[in-house]
Amino acid sequence: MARPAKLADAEVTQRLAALPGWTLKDGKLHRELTFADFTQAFAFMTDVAREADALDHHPEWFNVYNRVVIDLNTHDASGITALDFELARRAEDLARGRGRPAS
Ligand code: H2B
Repeated sequence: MARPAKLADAEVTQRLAALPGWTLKDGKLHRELTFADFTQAFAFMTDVAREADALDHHPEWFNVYNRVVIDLNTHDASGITALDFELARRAEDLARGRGRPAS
């Protein structure tokens, strides 16, 4: 599948404005989420895994108990692409559906 091109910095900044909670960290889209417990956190990760496979685009992430840290970039493009924003948007929707505390 053709991968989208790396986005210019200005475009990343502009798109980030529409994704509350997400920041730019070390050249990646970054999000830290806290759930009610480990089961909710892991269920969220399972939800995201399905979307990631559907997009053929996969997160870098880290989990301890109820906390999930997500970093998104596109290795093939050596930067951030529209795919990262699409996966971020889907992950955000899924997190909200799981009653993530507003943080
Ligand atoms: N995920 C991410 N985040 N970046 C990629 O460049 C990427 C991916 N490439 N998932 C895909 C898979 C590629 O390795 C396979 C072969 O399509």
